[in-house]
Amino acid sequence: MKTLSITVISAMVFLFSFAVQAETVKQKGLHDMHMMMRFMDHGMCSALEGADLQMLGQMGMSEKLDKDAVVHGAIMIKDGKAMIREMLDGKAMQGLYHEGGFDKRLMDELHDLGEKMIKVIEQIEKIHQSAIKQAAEK
Ligand SMILES: [Cu+2]
Repeated sequence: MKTLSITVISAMVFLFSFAVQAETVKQKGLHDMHMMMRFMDHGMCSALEGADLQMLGQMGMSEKLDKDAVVHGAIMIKDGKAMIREMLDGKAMQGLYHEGGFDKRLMDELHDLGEKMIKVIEQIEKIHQSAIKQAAEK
């Protein structure tokens, strides 16, 4: 009887710890995606701020700072885009695929959102290419 109850209890503990482990993997996956989302937001904000700097520089009202604003704005746009790309295809994402424990639908939405963010930034880059040229000519 004692052996039986020890066996049953051990089995329950084993199954419970397995369930907890599965839950932990799932939570980690969700947390990773939350972090990726934060980085993507940051990339998007950097790019928009960079575009704003470029516009300011393009106005040509501050001789000493215009060129810096345009150049630094371009860097912020480029880095912001690279950050989103890194989140979508980078090491952390590859690791998450390897570990599993993420919701497929949520992951698809995350990628869809990231691609849209990149599209918006590329449109901004296109608009500001003329600004970069103008500042370089000054
Ligand atoms: Cu993914």
